[in-house]
Amino acid sequence: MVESSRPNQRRVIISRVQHMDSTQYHTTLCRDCLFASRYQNQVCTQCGSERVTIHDELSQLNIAHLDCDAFYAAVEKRDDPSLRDKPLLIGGGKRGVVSTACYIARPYGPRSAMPMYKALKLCPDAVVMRPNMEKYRVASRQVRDILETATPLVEPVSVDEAYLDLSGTVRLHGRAPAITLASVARDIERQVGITVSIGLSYNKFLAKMASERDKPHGFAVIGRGDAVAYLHDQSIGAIPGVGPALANRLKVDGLFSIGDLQALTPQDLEGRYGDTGRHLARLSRGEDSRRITTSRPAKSISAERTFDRDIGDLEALLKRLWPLCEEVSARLKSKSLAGGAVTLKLKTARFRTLTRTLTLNSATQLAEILYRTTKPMLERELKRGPFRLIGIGAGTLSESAVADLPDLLNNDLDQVKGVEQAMDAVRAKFGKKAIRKGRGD
Ligand code: TTP
Ligand code: MG
Repeated sequence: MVESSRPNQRRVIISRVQHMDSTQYHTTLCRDCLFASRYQNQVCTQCGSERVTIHDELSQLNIAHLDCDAFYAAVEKRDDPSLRDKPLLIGGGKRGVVSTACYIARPYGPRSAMPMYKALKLCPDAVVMRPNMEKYRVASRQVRDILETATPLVEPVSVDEAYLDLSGTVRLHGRAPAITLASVARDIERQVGITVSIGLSYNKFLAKMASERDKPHGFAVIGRGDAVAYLHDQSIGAIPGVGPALANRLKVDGLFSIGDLQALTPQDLEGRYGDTGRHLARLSRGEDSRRITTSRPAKSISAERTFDRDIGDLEALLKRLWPLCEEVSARLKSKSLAGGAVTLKLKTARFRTLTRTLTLNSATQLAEILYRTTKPMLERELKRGPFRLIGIGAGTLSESAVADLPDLLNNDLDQVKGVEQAMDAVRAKFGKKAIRKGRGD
């Protein structure tokens, strides 16, 4: 049919506007055929699939977390279909640990980080394969490329997970973020050959909680209307930054679930636990203001000094160590990052390099904690001196919003934090050398 282009164009525009308007009312989405409807049906009325996601706020939410299901195992199963229906463990041989267990093996008990011999005792029929990191890196890159077709705001968190901010993509794709996400999941399945789980919500914390809710091959939604109720029954350990040490301390105080935190007022929590209390109060109510950033954080931040002449004396070495802690701390603070692991580096007079790394209970950006962590390492290595170089590094970096939560070993943390903040404020005003702790040269 030949028509003048004008009415045709108008019709296209009108239909697009109508489509965008109608996204406001979607409450049901079929993840197989992507049909979205305002009516809540347990089965897709278009294709009959039962893989439907139903939620009142489905078309109003923009923040997503996506995580690949049993990632290493899924890639291996893709490449060898004979493994598809078998329990599969990926890991470092009989004496190593499990990197991942596929979903067929998991009901028998094997988990990531479990010694392989233990996993094989629980699931003796499992096939064991060594990881092939190069293959996983390629798959990870393919997944990332597909995510970037949905939105430029993709924040990779690890090899198989990322946050996505889809605000403003309704205009770009002419459909609600939820539909774009279901389409992304389908593209990953078809083009990479693995499945993913998606969580959709209105901030990072809840999006991640949602992606874990319906694993594997899931799509779960947590909205403003149900966030507090959903969080109520979750354990406090699900809050980012709450490691075993803090969880234990809260248990001693009778706080086990997020609901226990919700029962206390923010003032109460802050009074009891300072900054940490404020953090717990906000997250327990589903409030999280962390942004999705595309820039990849540095892998580590470090500083080192080579001496004019070799040094073997502990006091002299500690005097060199402290300014390095301050330097790394300042760089962490300026980037709003915190290190989850601290490394001490020493080079002996014979040019041998020693590195010692400790993983912290709670990531830090404080010079004092970097110093307290590396000082005993230095004391232990002193017999290998004298040294010609000393260095420290902060690795396993994360956002500082969840840094320096209390730790059983550092129960004066609030005070340490206060002192450093005061010193930082003086430096910001009067320059770097305006104030110094008595430790450095
Ligand atoms: P995860 O996403 O934690 O786990 P997963 O993808 O295997 O399973 P899930 O469906 O629960 O998401 O980690 C991604 C990959 O990282 C995982 O396939 C293997 C690797 N990994 C390790 O090597 N060691 C570990 O302890 C963990 C947790 C993961
Ligand atoms: Mg995963």
